[in-house]
Amino acid sequence: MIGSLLYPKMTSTRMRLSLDGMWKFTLDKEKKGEAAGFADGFEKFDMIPVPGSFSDLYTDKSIKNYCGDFWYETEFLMPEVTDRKVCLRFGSVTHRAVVYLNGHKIGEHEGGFLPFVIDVTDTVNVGTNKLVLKVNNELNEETLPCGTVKKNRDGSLTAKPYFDFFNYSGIQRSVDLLILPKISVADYSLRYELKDGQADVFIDMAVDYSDINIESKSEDVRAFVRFTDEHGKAAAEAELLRVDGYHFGGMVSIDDPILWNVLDPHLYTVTLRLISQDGTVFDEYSERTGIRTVAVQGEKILINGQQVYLKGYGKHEDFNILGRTFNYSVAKRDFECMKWNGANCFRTSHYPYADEWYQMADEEGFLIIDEVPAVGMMRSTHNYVDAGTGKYTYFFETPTVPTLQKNHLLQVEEMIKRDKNHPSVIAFSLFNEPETTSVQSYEYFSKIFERAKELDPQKRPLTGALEKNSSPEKCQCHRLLDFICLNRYYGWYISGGEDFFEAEEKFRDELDRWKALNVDKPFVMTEFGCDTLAGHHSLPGTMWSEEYQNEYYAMNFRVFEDYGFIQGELVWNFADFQTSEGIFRVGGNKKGIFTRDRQPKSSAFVLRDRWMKK
Ligand code: BDP
Repeated sequence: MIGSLLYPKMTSTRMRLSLDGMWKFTLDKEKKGEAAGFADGFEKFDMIPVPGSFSDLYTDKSIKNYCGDFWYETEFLMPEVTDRKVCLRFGSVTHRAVVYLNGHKIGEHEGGFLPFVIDVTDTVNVGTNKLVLKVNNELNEETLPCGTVKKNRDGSLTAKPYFDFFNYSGIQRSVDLLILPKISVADYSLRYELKDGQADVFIDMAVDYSDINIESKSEDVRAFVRFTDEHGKAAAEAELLRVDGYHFGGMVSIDDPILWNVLDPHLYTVTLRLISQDGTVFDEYSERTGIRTVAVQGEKILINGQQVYLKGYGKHEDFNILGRTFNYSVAKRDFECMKWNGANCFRTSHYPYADEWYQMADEEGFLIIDEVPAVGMMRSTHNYVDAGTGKYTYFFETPTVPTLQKNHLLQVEEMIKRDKNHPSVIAFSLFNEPETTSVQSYEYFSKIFERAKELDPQKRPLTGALEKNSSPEKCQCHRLLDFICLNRYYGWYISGGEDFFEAEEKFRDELDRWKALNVDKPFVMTEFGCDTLAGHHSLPGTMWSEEYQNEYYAMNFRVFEDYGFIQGELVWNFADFQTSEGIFRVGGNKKGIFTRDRQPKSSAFVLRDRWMKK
């Protein structure tokens, strides 16, 4: 079962103590750590930052590319508390972790991009505690994202991702000790219905009773919800009704609501309280949220009933030295750059990002397509090349599929559970560029989409990004999508370097064929772009030059204008980013509109011109 994924907050009833800092770190090439008693602590170590990706901290290439088991250790002091629940929360550990506290295994987690929480009430000591993690960053075809490992002659392993971003790993997001009330808010969800001058807000809340006998306790618990507006004035308040021992539910109406909107965010604070019959407050939890609806109607995407055109980027959590570590300054700069060039949306390609990205998007009025790490579901180490060849890259016919699907479902569940209340999240993307032309792929994804639909209280649009082989004639899966996302590289992988005329013709031909299907759904171009070396100039524009990038975008935009069903353009990529080394990558992927240190290439101004007007 997934524990509470609420964002860790200090409130009048809750404490959050950060365990971030320098932790002991050691590689375990021979996987002997367990037998050698590393769970109790290890003697040879280096100190590294948590949160952090370890790869770009070192000068030794064998550490940079290290693949296998590695261990982290820290000590922390636990204050004396009575009648409290104590938990450890890990923002993300990539890709899997086994956690030991004071020598005892207390939990494990699969998946490197979502948080997990372990209840340590019975295992934590007052005073000193030793926390040890065994982490592993190997890739396979049963977990997400997909890839494989190569065994080298000296026995070491090298990650071979089936995806185009560096396999950054480690404890990449913050670690917190949470001191919570024994009776606490475990989860809540919000759903909105807008009427004339009124918003009906439906609330569901789940309660955790820790080890308390709920038979005796649940009758004593009452639940309340309050919405406060931006000026601190109460907008609505109500007692929630008991659904069963663990759940409460209800509805409040807000008159003249100030809606959250695209680049015009208005936030309410929602406060949930659990109170005993005699008025003792068990728990209080509050968060900022926005009231808005999302819908797809024919070829349109609607926010609060108004058509919206998505402008922006596919991104990565990626920065020099930090790797995939969340950093407020980098995120702030990214939002500033995106606002400067008129963007309103990004896709969290190709995995769920740190919680703080969504909070910042809520505050900025940005739209997010939230993507699960289902990338690399095609047996190729460079999909981006094979994508254009039309060759069949089978995937869903192998014995690994049932386990992969189980993991995929779990990550969809964790992502929706974590992100469902953010107004910025307008859609969930359940895959990036898998093989979708086989009957097996349809069977596989039907189950994923069905489950996601059940899980999302707001029933937001569900989508996935389709690569070139997923053509209108061959793709089995586009009927599962509420809006269709296409990743297309006409003028780069297809007919690149030749006259744009040929690329344009091929692009139009494909779009005509989609049009002929009459699917009556919006399409969003979720990837289009070309590698460009900042500062490389050429007249006439040739591949890799800034001039070529500008011409490439001019051609793409010309095409989009002629197809009304295209309701969004998310350029690939916001910034240059790190990948595995290879003959197609010069110090990483250079399709950024901004460089890796977030300075504009000349196409940033081309986008600004277009998006400020659109
Ligand atoms: C697509 C992938 C993306 C790659 C991109 C590229 O979805 O992850 O980085 O192509 O080739 O295939 O730049």
